[in-house]
Amino acid sequence: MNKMRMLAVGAALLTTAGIGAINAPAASAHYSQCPNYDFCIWDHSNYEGAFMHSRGPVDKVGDRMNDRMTSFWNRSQGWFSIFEHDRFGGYCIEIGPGASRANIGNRFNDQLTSFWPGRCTNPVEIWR
Ligand SMILES: [Ca+2]
Repeated sequence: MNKMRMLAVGAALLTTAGIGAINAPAASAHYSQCPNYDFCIWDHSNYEGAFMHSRGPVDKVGDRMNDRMTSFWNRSQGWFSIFEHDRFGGYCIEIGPGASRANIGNRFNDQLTSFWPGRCTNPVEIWR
């Protein structure tokens, strides 16, 4: 294999890896923890660490997950909304069907306390 061909193959591999990171997080074993139709949250980025899931409303996620969510996957076929405080209080973010984030970013990191299936009254963000 000549040098140009090696570079081309390397670029193709990098491109494939980049696409995989966005569209196929199922490559992670932890991502597959999330049952079909559920809303799933993890303490750490990349769908790792402490984990919980639900299909219905959770008015307080409990001490193990409170103020910890860093990644999520809405594996349901409808909207979910996540809330800053318990009993669906504080700010609200709407999450579209099938949406996921490997890392939600500093602004909202480690703040979720409750969530429900459905939409918000005044979402601060809409994540699809
Ligand atoms: Ca966290």
